[in-house]
Amino acid sequence: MATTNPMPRLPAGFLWGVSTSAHQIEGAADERGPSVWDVFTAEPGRVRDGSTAAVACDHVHRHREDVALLADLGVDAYRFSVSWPRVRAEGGLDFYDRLVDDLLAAGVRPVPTLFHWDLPADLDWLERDTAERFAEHVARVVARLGDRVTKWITLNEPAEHTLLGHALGVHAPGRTLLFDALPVAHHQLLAHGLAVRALRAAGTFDIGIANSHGPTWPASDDEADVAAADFYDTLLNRLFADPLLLGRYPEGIGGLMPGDVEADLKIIAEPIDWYGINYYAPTRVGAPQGGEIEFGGVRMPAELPFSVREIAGHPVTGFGWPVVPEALTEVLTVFADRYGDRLPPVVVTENGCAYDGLDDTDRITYLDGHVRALHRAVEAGVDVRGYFVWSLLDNFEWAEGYGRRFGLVHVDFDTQRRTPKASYGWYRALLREQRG
Ligand code: IFM
Repeated sequence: MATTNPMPRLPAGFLWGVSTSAHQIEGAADERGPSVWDVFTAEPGRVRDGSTAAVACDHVHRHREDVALLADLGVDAYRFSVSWPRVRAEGGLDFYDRLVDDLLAAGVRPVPTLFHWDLPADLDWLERDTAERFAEHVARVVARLGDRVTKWITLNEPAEHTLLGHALGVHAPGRTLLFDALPVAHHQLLAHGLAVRALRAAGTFDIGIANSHGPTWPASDDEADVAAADFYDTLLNRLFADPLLLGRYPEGIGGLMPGDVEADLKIIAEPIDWYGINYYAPTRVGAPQGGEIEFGGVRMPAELPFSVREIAGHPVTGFGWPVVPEALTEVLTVFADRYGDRLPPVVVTENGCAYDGLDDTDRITYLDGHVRALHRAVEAGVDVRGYFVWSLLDNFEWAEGYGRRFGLVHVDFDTQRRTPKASYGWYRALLREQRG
């Protein structure tokens, strides 16, 4: 259960929000071009329940109802993503235009993410040119929305898009390139840097990125386990953060990247105004164990130089992820120590959990624990400026289909009926309390 101790106050001006992404909620697939996710989900066996996101939460047609839920919830900000395939379609930007107007009219600040994995199906992150195409997409979106939108996110979790989509093949586009997927990381980083330039050229000044991070704990003190955990930490916590914040790749990685990396790093390290961290759970990592293993629904090939292990002694979410709020304090303080004054203010751009049911006390316990953990990081001196719950609505959870419910609001996918869960009431009350 959530503790009954009063929740400590986060500093004045702290931004409270919720997050979603286009492919996971929008539906209206026939009103936009195809993305790599449409191609992927059409292939048998790719999604656990065989579903697609063609309708999802039908948000494009029901966004007014969803904006009313946001207003009633009382969030300061709503993080959504702009679908690149929709922007390319005739009239596609009209939807975001209406959404932004409706959000502002409801007193909710729009915070768009410009890429959340739904790459147009004819593009490919293995191609450097995709970074240039992304900058054009960004310029188009900011030209239309930049008069009303002031806070922007370039990319969501390029690490997952690289690892799950291109190295391990469990997400779109389903490639199994292992370390040959690294150019995908570089091209997304380059795309980010070019996007920052495009946004600045349009006069915007409040720009961030949402990267997934979490503590990596070695399976034991054994040298081989520690080395494997360090390597995993480099992939998850440094591969994207070092180039963005320090202008260089972690040792040993730069040589694996394509193109004129030194020149690109200058673009990648364009200053940003804040750094987004998506945190869900820590990872325990040890030396390879030989043979393919399955972890959290992901098949990990034997060639990997590490193996992911169970974290015992903690409750787990409906997804089987360990619930460890103190690991959020840890990742925030480690980042502040590691990057010092190179780290701009931080925003927790995603945090949440999958549980079934409307009376979701487990989710309340999870969120309550994590907000307190965030507060401990603030007390320890980390400059954290916002917190976004993942997610407003139950939605299409990628390769898991509709079986993992992350929403504060339950969605009946047969009728599209929205029903606020107990956690929605809890978050609403928290926000009121925080504002005194
Ligand atoms: O649903 C995803 C989201 O798209 C990216 N971050 C993690 C969430 C939960 O798995």
